Amino acid sequence: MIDFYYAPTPNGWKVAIMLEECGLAYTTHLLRLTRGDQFKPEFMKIGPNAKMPVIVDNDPPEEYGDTPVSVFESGAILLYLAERTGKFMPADPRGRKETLEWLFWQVGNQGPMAGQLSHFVNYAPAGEQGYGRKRYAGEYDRNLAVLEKRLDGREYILGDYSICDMIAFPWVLIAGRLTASLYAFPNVDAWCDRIKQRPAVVRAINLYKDERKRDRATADTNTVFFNQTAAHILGGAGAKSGRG
Ligand SMILES: N[C@@H](CCC(=O)N[C@@H](CS)C(=O)NCC(=O)O)C(=O)O
Repeated sequence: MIDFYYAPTPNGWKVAIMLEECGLAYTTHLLRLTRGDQFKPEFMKIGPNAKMPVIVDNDPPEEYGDTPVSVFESGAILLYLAERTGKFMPADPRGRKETLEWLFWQVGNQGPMAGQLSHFVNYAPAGEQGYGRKRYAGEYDRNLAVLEKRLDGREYILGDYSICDMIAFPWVLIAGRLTASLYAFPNVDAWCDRIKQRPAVVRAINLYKDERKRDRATADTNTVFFNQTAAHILGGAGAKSGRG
């Protein structure tokens, strides 16, 4: 059984998709990020970056020994699960190398840029969106263009459906909510449509879906989730107050 520390956001969906695609048994632990669940000491032992997703595999493969294995960072989790199950990742060295390239591309490029765009579009204080929104909209589109070229002549990023698609898909799925458009990226648009119809993906996106609407905090109203500092990690006033 796998313990899955999750919130219904694009980063959470990446791992939910893989768990569902593999049919692995898991227990979901919902984190309420705007209330600071990610800073609880028990969670930070397995998630030192104070962000979800995180998993704990209670029945790891023999070579890991006989104690549970925790994994944080979505790319590391997907790689761990692909290796554990032998699914959704090519076995040959060149295929493995390409898998790592596209995983690292997502966690170092598409993910952070989309996350910052989301921040400036949805949560930044009124009147302070301008330059940040423009910069990250450009970066979000630039990454869509990288994906567009890669998908030229391929149905999926590596050819066959893999963890690289699972990790890149969620931030494309919400392009509209980021005020971006897939109109100029027909390969990406068709790829996104293919993935979103998969039953496992539908189940993953629906996991705790209602929680998305429950707490619409913004940078003006919440000091736990927004404008974090070192004190949030080292322990301090901001981390404990809940709301500003
Ligand atoms: N690079 C990380 C990003 C994870 C991440 O940003 N998670 C966000 C939610 S989408 C989070 O847990 N935020 C809590 C916080 O910032 O306090 C990954 O890919 O796992």
